[in-house]
Amino acid sequence: MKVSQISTRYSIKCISRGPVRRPYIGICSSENLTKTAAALVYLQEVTATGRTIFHVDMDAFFVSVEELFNPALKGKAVVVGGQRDERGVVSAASYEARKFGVHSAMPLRTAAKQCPHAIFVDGHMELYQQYSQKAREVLHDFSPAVEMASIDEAYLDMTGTERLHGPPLLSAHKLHSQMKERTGLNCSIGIGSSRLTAKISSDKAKPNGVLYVLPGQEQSFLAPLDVGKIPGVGKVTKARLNDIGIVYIGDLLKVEERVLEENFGKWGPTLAGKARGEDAGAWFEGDVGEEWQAKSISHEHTFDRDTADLGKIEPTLAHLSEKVGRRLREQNFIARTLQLKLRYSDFTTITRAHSLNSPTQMDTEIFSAIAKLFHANWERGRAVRLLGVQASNFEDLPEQMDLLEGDKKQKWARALSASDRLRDKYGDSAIFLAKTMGGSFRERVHENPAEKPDKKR
Ligand code: DCP
Ligand code: MG
Repeated sequence: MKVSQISTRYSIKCISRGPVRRPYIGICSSENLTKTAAALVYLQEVTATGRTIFHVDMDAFFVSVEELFNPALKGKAVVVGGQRDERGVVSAASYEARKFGVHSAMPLRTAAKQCPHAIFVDGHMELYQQYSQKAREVLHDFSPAVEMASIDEAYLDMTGTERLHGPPLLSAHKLHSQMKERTGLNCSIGIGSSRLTAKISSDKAKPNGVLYVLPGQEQSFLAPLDVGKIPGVGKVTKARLNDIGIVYIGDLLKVEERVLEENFGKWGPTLAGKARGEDAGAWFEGDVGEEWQAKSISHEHTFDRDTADLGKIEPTLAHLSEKVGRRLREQNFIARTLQLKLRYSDFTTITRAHSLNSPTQMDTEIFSAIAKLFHANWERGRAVRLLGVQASNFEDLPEQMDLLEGDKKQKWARALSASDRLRDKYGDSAIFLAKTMGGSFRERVHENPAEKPDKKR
């Protein structure tokens, strides 16, 4: 592939810290053709050693699908998710609307205030699913190992595909073009030697770009980025890292691992691994470190005002169940025992547990067991001060769930874990089970041992 061929589709930008002959990043983007043609030629010649992972993420996915059916939306400020005066939240915002501060999970009404000229459209989930499927088909033509991480993003293991598709940058270019041809949609592609590096680089490549972090350059690519860019480092962990002077990813390698371990338990040293670009630790690898297995996971909620109103109690139980389910899925556990904690106004507290026939990690099953426990034990009409949901008696997720219900369960589990990932990005307000829409929340989280990265000990 010649540089001129690439530049007919998108121009070339290169974030190169070194001399042009040794750039560490090549980026093809829709803007800013620069002096870096030579760098790109060099990049095309690099054949990766070790693993080659692509992270492919569709650009403004829901908005772009809407644009396919209504081209008049193109280039405009568009908000998908509902009308400007409705109570819901934004699902997706076009890049134009983002300039005005609009983002996913923001209330529609706030979006309307921030960007009054935006066009608001209702979402069409079935269409997005169809296009997600089309995108997945394109991806499968490039690698047999495709892992959809959410409705619009996937990891591809491209290791060993050079003969078929050429070196990484070339195959990414082909993939990018085919995606456009076959779905009509733009995507961005990050290439790296680990899922972590690929994920962070696709984010940097947006919109409509390809970014290749050359093997061996992971550390220098990651070092200047905000530590919050590491998937799994949420607001709380980031604040705690900042407290001990770690602001950029590179700072993780300047402190002794002992310090990280003291502050973050076993998860600490894996953070250092991530700063080196490794898929170390619990986030990316299925093997959630045995060392930091929790024995129980629980969430509690104290009401601002004690209540006997089922309209408040049930959504709260649903929300707590959902949070516990999410933690289980994060750690690849299924729990056999579920426990309700119920505290009345006078601080009388009861706990009641139920053991399931088949262990679960699904919100709906957790909620159903907890709701039954509640109704069997609550003294009707007596005001409740605190509610808690706990899961324990863990087992590892089996490869194959029971066959009869397996397919259905797997589908649920997949859908739920995709929504987890969205929430990881956008916070808990992003997606709720319908039941949980009722309340505003103030929970405490307990995990035992509390070594979960985003939890205070
Ligand atoms: N989504 C949602 N609610 C959220 C976040 C996202 O419904 N809180 C949906 C709408 C998005 C889609 O998921 O279009 C994919 O999410 P991304 O984070 O990939 O966002 P986009 O694809 O919209 O934009 P980007 O170009 O930044 O990837
Ligand atoms: Mg996307």
